[in-house]
Amino acid sequence: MDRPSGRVLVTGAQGQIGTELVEALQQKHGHDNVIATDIRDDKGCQILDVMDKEGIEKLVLEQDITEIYHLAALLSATGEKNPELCWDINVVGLENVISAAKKNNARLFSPSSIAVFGPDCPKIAPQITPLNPTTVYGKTKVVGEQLAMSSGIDMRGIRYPGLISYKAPAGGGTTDYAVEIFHAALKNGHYDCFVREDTKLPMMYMDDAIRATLELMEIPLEKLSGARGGYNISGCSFSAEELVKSIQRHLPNFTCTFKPDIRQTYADSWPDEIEDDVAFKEWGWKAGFDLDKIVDEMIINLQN
Ligand code: AKB
Repeated sequence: MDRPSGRVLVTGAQGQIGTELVEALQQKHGHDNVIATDIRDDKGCQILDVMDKEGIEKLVLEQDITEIYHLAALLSATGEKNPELCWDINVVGLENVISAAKKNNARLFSPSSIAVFGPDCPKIAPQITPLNPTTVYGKTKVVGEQLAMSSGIDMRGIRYPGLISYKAPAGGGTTDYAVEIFHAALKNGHYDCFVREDTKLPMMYMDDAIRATLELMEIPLEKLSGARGGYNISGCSFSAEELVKSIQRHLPNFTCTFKPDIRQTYADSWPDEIEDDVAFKEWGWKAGFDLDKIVDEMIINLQN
């Protein structure tokens, strides 16, 4: 059934994903039809706290919001330091957004993460496998996926791998080393990496992640299976040492030392690779960036 198109709301618009997704949504729907919100008030964002249930509802109804990208969340490293806050923002905040979405029959995109997997998951993670994460962050993402199917609204998500981008810093995650390393390499020629050199994780260039998000939201609901709460999508997987070697193609004098901290344990609990056959079958997902292509893009863009 065709539905009238209203406006688009983005929460957490100033984060790593939001910074680029807002631009892409503005291109697609028109600048004035995208309402970018964040708890921080610079860069033209409207202030919205996802813990403010009434405020979200008011905005959704007054602005006739029919599509929501709910990106406000705490990531794994910050979440483990503040487990109660992580639960509040990631679960209670999501429930508030779902409740507002229901009031205006809005569709909702809510990101999941590779952090839904735990140590019992195969090293190449299938779409369907027991989800027993060890981090609070991972647990909140499992609940988010379950809410997608039980909320009664058109709600979808993607299990994002570690995301690599140059436009906005990553903040508070375990995969942040794969972004920080570029800034340090260009600025200091050296990086102290907080995971071991053999740590291999699923990663993705932000262009792929934004394209995946827009593509998933284009698909008619009836074409999507019970995986829609959190689709596995694969970008590429590499170890920290392979990342260093790829950067050294551009910066041969770049050095890196490995000093694992608590984030190593979160990384160790996640799979090395992702199987994305279900996303391919249901909505044609295919990644465009491999490790060397990501590194080329990062170095070129950060040097400019
Ligand atoms: C994190 O490291 O916490 C995030 C994630 C994998 O969801 N990037």
